Amino acid sequence: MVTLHEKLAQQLPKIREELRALVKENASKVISEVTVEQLFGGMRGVKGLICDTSVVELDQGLIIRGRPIGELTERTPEEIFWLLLTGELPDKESLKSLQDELKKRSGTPGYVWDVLKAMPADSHPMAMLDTAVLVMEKESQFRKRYDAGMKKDEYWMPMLEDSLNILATVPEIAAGIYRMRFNKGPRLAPKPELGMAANYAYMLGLPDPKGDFAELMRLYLVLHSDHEGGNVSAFSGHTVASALSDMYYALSAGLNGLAGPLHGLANQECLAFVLETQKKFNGVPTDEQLKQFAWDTLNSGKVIPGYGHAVLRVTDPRFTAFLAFGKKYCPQDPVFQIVEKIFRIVPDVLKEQGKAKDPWPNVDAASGSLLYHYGMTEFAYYTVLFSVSRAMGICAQAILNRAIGSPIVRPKSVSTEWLKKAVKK
Ligand code: CMX
Repeated sequence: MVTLHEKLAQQLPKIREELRALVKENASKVISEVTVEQLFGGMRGVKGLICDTSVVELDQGLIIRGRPIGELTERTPEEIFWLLLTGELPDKESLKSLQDELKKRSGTPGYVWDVLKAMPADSHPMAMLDTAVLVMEKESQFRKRYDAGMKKDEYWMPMLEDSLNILATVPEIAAGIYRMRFNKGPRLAPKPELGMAANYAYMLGLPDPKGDFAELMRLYLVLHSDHEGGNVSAFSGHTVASALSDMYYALSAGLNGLAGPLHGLANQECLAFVLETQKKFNGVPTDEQLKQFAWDTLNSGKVIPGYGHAVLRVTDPRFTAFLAFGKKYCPQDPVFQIVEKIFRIVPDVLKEQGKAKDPWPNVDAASGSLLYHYGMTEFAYYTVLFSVSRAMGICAQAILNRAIGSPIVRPKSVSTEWLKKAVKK
């Protein structure tokens, strides 16, 4: 049996050495160029970051440490966190040691609830979550050790400490926000012995007689955990952490990015679109009706939420996993049936319109309908679920970046005047 700390302590010196040699031997080799279109296009496709936790292949989707996400759908979030960090799945004993660590660290500081209660009652649940993470910054072990003086090679250790403390408490905070914000009654005390997913499902307090909702939560936390390094939340988290800001600052920043409608908030927008469709047609629309509605949506200048992706050019395998879950657990649910129908109709509409480079569904296109099926009808909350999962990826990336001594992020910006002159040359 080996603990996560021990495993990383074994692996990291060799990784550091390899990377140093790789950089030294190839320092001036060119791996990417930037066109003017990319400069104005969100740096799409520019290779300027290193991230080993996962990669997103445009024709395959998410691959965590060499394993396609479709092969990981039976795993637990704790196993995924271990995999993200070490490149291996833990054995039974090691997994238990991680679960014990999280259990030991469970328990949210009382001041978090005081701060959340003081926020306006109509605050967005994401604003509440990000505030809660930030207000816990005073707990940071990284900051304490940094202030006391610590060797650079050790930076990753308190980052791991902070990450474990965060992952042990974030599900409880997230569940507390759900109950508080949507008047669901008192908070439910954590049962960390259930494991991250079932404990979170339990604390949310939705009826779950057969444990199907807990199963959905397990899948949800696995599927959203990471999506390489360049997406808004990961990149924002990385940029903030690169200034040696601690894990609390970095995670809160990353999750603020996740709260945008083109990123994690799309799942709330997506279900809204599905429900709007249901309301408009008083149930599941015909193919023709849906096609027309999709065109009306596009012609009114709106995007079809849940479709398209900055990197992917195929159906997101995370969508496929949610679709399989829905087919197994709630095939007769009309909201799920609309999601299936949108999947049959909308890609062709987007292709015909010809604007979106990727006409296929992303992770957000199906998840909301499943949550809705189990009684989680407050879709303003959905991005919080995404955040609980994505916290694993942002933390794992930050720990590894500390371990390899990532410097402060500082790309060069240029002015339009400079660009005009440069393109003339
Ligand atoms: N519906 C309508 N138009 C779309 C579209 C969609 N689903 N997806 C892309 N387009 C449009 C873009 O708005 C853009 O239009 P303009 O040229 O008028 O600005 C054009 O197609 C080209 O965009 P793109 O290069 O294909 O897509 P981007 O890389 O710029 O953006 C994304 C990617 C995800 C923001 C975009 O596809 C989108 O807005 N989708 C809907 C929102 C969504 O589902 N977001 C969740 C993504 C997953 C996540 O990060 O969490």
